[in-house]
Amino acid sequence: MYQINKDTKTCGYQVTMPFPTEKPRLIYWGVCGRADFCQLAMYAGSVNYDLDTDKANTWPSFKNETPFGVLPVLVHGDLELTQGGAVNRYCAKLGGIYPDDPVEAAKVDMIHDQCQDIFDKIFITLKPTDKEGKIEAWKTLREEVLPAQFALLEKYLEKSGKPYFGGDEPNAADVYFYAVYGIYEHSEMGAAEILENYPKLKGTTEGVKEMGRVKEWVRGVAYFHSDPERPPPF
Ligand SMILES: N[C@@H](CCC(=O)N[C@@H](CS)C(=O)NCC(=O)O)C(=O)O
Repeated sequence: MYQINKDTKTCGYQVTMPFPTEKPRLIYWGVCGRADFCQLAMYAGSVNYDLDTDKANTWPSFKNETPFGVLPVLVHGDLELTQGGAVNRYCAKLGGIYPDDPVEAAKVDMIHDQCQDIFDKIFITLKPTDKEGKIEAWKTLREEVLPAQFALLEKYLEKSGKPYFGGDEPNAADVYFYAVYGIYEHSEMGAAEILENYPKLKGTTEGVKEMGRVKEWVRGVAYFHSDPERPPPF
């Protein structure tokens, strides 16, 4: 059930497990949010998958049958995978945009986790129940959080001397940034204007748009939206 390839570089043996042959099925709602990371990884790697919104829309009817009671869940053959980090990495591997080299892979994981931290900040907008509080939360993101986070990533790129997080070519790390940037952009909070101040970071987003089928990607309904009077879609 697996292939063994002689790895001349390490003088060892590499065991390559084949992926299940079935089409992956991602169970998530049709919204722009947490599942954008794995979906974009699959678009960038030209992986065909089904987004099972029908099942997701029956939530929480099957909550107790999922591994840890949350979505997204990716079903691929006998594999039932949850937890964003694991799902995002698996989808990047499926698409061939995740490096084999352990050092390069660790860098991708680092950028992934940084992008998840940036994503997590958006939840501050859900806490206030009043209009003023919501406006203030989006202002904090616009004026403090995103500029500070983008500046850190820009500095990282400058120091690397490379155009992409992936080096000379974009890889999963660039896709993950594109995903989190897109979630903010889709909220109409002014992320595109902020990104203009970080040319190297902006360059990575241009590179990602050229990967696989990314140009065909259509984001779901904005779950997070900067209009304080617009309620979440559900
Ligand atoms: N650490 C998990 C968090 C997953 C999570 O919080 N999922 C939310 C949707 S974004 C969920 O399933 N909410 C419904 C619920 O908790 O019942 C991950 O990264 O996947």
